[in-house]
Amino acid sequence: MTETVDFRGVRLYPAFLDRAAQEAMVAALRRIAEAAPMFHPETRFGKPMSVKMTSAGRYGWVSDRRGYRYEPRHPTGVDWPPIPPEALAVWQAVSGVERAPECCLVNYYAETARMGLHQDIDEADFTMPVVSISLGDDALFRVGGQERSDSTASAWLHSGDVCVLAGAARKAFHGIDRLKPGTSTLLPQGGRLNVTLRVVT
Ligand code: MD6
Ligand code: FE
Repeated sequence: MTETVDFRGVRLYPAFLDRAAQEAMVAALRRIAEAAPMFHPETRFGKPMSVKMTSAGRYGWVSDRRGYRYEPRHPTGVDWPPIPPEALAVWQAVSGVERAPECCLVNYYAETARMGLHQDIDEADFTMPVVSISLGDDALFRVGGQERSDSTASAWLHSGDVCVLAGAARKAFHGIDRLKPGTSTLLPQGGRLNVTLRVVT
C-alpha cells in the first residue's frame, strides 16, 4: 500500500507513479491531445487562462465568456476521446468510490503558467472525489478552506504525485502559484501536465 500524507485535508500520494508509469501516462495524454487539441480557455471575464487544456471522457470542462461548464464535445465539435486506461487505474486505486470518472481534464502549464485559487464546484455530486495527477516540473500547490478568505498552506507537487480532494476538502479553495522550471526531465519541452478526474453528473 502506498503511503499517504494529509495536507490540509487533501490526501497526497507522493511518487504514486514511477517513471515508467509517468511516461505511459504522458503518451496517453498526447493521444488525447491529438484527437482533441489543447486550447487556451478564456475566463468568464474574457481573459485568456495561462494554462492550455483539453479533456477526455463523457464530458470535458470548458470555459469562455458564457461561463465554466462541462460540455459533451470539444469546442471544434468533435467528441472527447475516451479516458485512457492508465488514468482509470489511478482513479480505481485511490478514489474509494464505485462510480467511474466522467471527465479527465488535462492541463498543460508552460514555465510561467499558474492557476488562481478556485473551488471545483461545477459537478453535481460532492460526495464524489476529485483525483489529480502531476507530471513534469514541480508546482507550488496552495490549499485553503471552504471560504476564499480562509488561511492557506502550500506544498510542492512533484512528477508522479497524486492528490485526492474528498470529504471536507472536496470544496477547499486551491490553486497553483508557480512552477519550478527545469526540475523534471519527463516532458522534453518542459513545463507540467496535470490530470484531474471527476464524476460530473
Ligand atoms: C493543478 N489542480 O494541480 C491544479 N483540482 O494543476 C487542481 O485544480 C485540482 O489538484 C481539483 C482536485 C485536485 C487538483
Ligand atoms: Fe481544481
